Amino acid sequence: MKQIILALAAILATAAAALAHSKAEDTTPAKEATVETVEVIELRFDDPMRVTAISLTGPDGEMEITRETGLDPVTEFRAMPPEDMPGGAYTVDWRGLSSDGHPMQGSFDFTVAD
Ligand SMILES: [Cu+2]
Repeated sequence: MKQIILALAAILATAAAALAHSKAEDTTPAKEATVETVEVIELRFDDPMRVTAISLTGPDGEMEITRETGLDPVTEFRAMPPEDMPGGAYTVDWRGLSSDGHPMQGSFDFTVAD
């Protein structure tokens, strides 16, 4: 019984910590948006995030993006996309450290119109 209570306490503590963490609240392009062009890739967090890795996968695989934001914790992260982005589906994946030092990750999708 004691073990069950401890396991439940651990689950509740994990859920509470997840709620407390900063998230990518808002992105450019917007999540699930269809856009004509991509001028910039932005992630906006409600709490400073140290983004340690970010990648862009397009219709032909992984594409190179250029970080403008360094490794400092920020509420607004910026990267420049490749100049030529063919029409199709794109995914941005990121990893980071939240302000309490916990590893975080997320992703969002958007579409570039043909
Ligand atoms: Cu945490």
